[in-house]
Amino acid sequence: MTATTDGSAGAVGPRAAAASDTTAPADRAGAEALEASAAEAAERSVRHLLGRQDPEGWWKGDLETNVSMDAEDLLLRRFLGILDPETTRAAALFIRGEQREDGTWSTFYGGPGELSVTIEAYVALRLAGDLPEAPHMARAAAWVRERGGIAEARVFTRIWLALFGWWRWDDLPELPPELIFLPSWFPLNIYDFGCWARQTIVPLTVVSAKRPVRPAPFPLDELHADPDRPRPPSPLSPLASWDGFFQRLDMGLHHYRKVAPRWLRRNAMAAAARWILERQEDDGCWGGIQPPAVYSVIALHLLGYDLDHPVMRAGLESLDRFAVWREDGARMIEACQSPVWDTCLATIALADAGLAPDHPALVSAADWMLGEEIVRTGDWAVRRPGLPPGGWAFEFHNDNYPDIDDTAEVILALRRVKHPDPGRVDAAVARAGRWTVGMQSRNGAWGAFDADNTSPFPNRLPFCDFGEVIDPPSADVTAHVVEMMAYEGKAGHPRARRGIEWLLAEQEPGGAWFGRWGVNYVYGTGSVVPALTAAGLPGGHPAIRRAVGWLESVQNEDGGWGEDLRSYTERQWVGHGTSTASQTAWALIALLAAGERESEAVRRGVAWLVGTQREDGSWDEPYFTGTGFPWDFSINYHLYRQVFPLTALGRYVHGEPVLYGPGSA
Ligand code: R01
Repeated sequence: MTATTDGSAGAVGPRAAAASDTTAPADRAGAEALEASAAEAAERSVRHLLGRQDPEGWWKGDLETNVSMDAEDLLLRRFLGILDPETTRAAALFIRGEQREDGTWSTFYGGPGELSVTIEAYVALRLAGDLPEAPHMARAAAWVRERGGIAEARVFTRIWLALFGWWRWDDLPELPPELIFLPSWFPLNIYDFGCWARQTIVPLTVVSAKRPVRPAPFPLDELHADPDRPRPPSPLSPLASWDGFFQRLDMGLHHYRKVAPRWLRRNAMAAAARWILERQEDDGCWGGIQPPAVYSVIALHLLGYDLDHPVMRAGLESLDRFAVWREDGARMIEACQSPVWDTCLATIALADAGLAPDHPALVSAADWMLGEEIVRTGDWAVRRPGLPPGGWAFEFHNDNYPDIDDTAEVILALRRVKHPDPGRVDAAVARAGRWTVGMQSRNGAWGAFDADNTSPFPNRLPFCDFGEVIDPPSADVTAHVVEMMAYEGKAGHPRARRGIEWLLAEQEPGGAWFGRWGVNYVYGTGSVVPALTAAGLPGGHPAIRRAVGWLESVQNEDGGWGEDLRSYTERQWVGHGTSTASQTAWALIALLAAGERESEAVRRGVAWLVGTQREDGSWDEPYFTGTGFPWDFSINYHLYRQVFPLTALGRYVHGEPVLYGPGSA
């Protein structure tokens, strides 16, 4: 095994795999040639990554999702009366460019047409002036009708249509603003929802209580399966079932709307407005993500804030910052921005590639990350009162919602840098580590933003028919915490032991782990194996052997790994799909951690990465390998194709990172 990256000779951890000296000479020559080309590929990749660092020290790749972002941004501007021709032109150009042959829009590259997104994109293009007779529009509308039309679209889509008079407010599930008054121990209180859903739902309760309609200049009859009967009645489930119970709850809420005391409504909306205003970030956004900003701006506007009010101006300016202007003149809306996540992953990758720990790029990245530390308490404190703050969020501005995934990875990244002020690093890491450990859920694992966010009720609401609305612990986040604790010398800590026990129990019979925030079992397994070996499990442990067996069994003919997003809904796609750079890297990172460096699988995987690298040191990756909500909301993180292959190649060439313990960098 090669020298360690930070030069701390002798610090050999339990994951150091012994190099085999028993290989035949021909194999050895082949292995040396592969090592040399892997080292060259890593060097090219390092140069590429260094060239993309911002002078302030951070990295940020585009965060690509789907055109509902772009459509809803246009609809918002139209609703507020601030839609300008240039924005419309550029957004429409992007939306048209994403349309598939069959006239639909999908939620990920290569995926099937999706009804709600297709409806929203169609409406946005109509607003931009595209006529229903145009072939691309007629194809989309015909497909929508075939699929049941607007009536079959998700609640969010029908809310947008109701805002313009294309759908009846009464034909939407109710979610009353009085929700804000439910105490945090009561079922369905706002803190039972995951933070992204909570921030979306609170403003939406105001919007749906106000039921505004700003009529559109054209009808949408062509999007109904039967324009004479746009709202087919939905069958009622038996009262004794959960669906039946929640259907009747919704009917009750529709009735309550008519009898709700005016003073209570008024107070509820005022309380919701205060809740929203208290959560506006420094840059004017909400939670660093686009949907809450969109709905908060609408809600506040409906409550009387005019567009010139400082709160509204800041909110609208923050929405402009979700736009990425492309070279072809198209404008793409990001669901959020990923600078902290990209920066910690890039730092780790560069350190894995052997960059000196005091390299200026790493020091400036560490400086920037230290400046991003969140030192105030946030909504997580509702479930963990008294826990001192510390940690990092994913985005530039999201102080109210640091997340455990980013915090664990930032700690891992900071420890790879030799910073001129180690006391400052130690203090930040101590705060963040204590916060992370304190955010452990009762079951011993970790969710992304909150502890014990596991209520079964939010998912049952007819209102919540899209994505995830709770934030239960996941294997990938738990693995990152365990890995961080191991590197901090705390693998034996009782909290870490419980996390490890939980992970071992979560392994699927086939040997893989489910990927909540990345696609899919390759991501989960690629996260868990390095964590378990860092925590001291030997490569020969049965759980590790089963994981290795699974990864080897799903390796593609071409030597790479790929897992299609359909793995979230169809068993036959589990572990299978076109090879991608990031997924190949995740598999390799796991296999290397398991001590498989000399295996045929690793060699073929490394050869795939070397062979598919572009001249400029980058990789191509049209496939989406990031997960916002399994199946419903997928992400193409444009830096994943860069940072994960570099970590894999770096660890192949230089070996695993050493266990450093606190303050050793
Ligand atoms: C959304 C929505 O657009 C959205 C946007 C971003 C996220 C959540 C978590 C993280 C951080 C990053 C992004 N990590 C835990 C992941 C690390 C890999 C989620 C959702 C869409 C619909 C609704 C997101 Br309702 C609300 C928000």
